Amino acid sequence: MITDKLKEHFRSKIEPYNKKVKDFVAQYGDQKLGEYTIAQVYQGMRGITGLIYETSKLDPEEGIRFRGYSIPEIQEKLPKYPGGKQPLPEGLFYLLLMDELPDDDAVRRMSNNWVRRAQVPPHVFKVIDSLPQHAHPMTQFIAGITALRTESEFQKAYRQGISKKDYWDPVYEDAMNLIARLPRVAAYIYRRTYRNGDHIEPDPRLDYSANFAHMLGFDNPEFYELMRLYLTIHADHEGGNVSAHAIRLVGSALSDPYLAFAAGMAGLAGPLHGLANQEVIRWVLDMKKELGGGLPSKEEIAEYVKKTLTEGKVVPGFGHAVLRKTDPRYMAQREFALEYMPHDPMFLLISRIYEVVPEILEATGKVKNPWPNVDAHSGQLLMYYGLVEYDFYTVLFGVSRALGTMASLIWDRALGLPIERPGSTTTDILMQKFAK
Ligand code: NMX
Ligand code: MLT
Repeated sequence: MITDKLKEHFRSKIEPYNKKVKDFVAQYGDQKLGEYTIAQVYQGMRGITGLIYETSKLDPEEGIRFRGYSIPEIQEKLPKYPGGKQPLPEGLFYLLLMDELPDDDAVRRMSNNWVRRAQVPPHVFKVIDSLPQHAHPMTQFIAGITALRTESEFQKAYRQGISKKDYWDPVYEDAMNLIARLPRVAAYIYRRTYRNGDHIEPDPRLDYSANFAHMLGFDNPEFYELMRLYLTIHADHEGGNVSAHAIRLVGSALSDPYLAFAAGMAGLAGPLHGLANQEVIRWVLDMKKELGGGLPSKEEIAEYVKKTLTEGKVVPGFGHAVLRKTDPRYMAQREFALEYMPHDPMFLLISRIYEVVPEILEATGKVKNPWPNVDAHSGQLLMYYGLVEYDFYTVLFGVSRALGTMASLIWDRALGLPIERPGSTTTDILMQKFAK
């Protein structure tokens, strides 16, 4: 194991925070947090607060806050690459884990720490190579993550009989190793699937995002900045979204971080969750094709949207289970586009779709949030720089999601959270009780 200053800093936070939580629960533990209805139980537990998740909180109107900081605030306050404008995801991870804004030094330490851990064992590549080349990149990603599990420090420590109070330590090791290794695994999948297996070695002098972009094959300083923004804003979205919740749930059984993360990635690969980023581009390209190319008019877009709805399909990139306004992650990406590619035809189309879709979804009378989410924009930015293979987009989302969910998983074990086990019931039981 690598001993590091970051870990020692984190260690110093555990006891005081545990005491704070214990005292709080002892004093206020019998207070009611809310009431819920039968309808909410049928509606995917919407609006029921049932989890403690320390690293971020989603406000329906304002969007995500990372340890209390909104996206514009982290863009302002987190350290940047010299000359750059976007926050470094290393800094976001530090903030999420430590509940403290990092200085340049802390971010450099995080970057170097991950470089030291970044070696991916050769068998992981063999596992990925054993899949057909046409296997969806998320299939390859989940296989790669599961293969990385041979390196789990938690699994080893548990077998050796580690005490409960120390679980967080090997979980920290696994989480940090996983974060450090994911870009290499993701880039390997990209190059094998779309670039004839012409792989690119990491460059340890680069920061996390730039190195990832470099291994993907995109050595463009603007694309590096995009990656810094992308990896920062997709990192965390409180605890109830499918990927974060799956990771928390599986981790609560003391499955190691690799297994927990693989479970979360299986959830992220669903089209209503992270896969929506590929679906958006597929839908937009289909629209363009059907309408003869070029920039469609608002009327043509409206017709196409209505056709999508009539066919019983969702309009990808719009709507949200919690948000009730335009996703600030969408806005951050829009601002990036306005700065670097305001005349890109695809950006003009995405902007026009934004002007047309909400009114139509609103008119259905059932869509609770007609506004765009994070996935409505990300593909356009990636396509602009030449990363056009949209089936790969959810892997990028996944690399980023490790930052928030792994910081959170380390805290789960530091707080000694128990196995998650909510109750369930049956319609018959409810009917016997309420529909007599
Ligand atoms: N297009 C068409 N119908 C929609 C949409 C949409 N974009 N959003 C919601 N609805 C429908 C929804 O299917 C449901 O229909 P029904 O009653 O017939 O089952 C009805 O509106 C009410 O749903 P809501 O309560 O508004 O949304 P819910 O919380 O159930 O679902 C999403 C949230 C995000 C799953 C949903 O808005 C959606 O399917 N959006 C499109 C897919 C997408 O962009 N997902 C990405 C989310 C962000 N992420 O990265 O994870
Ligand atoms: C996310 O980033 O996880 C998505 O916006 C979905 C969610 O929050 O439910």
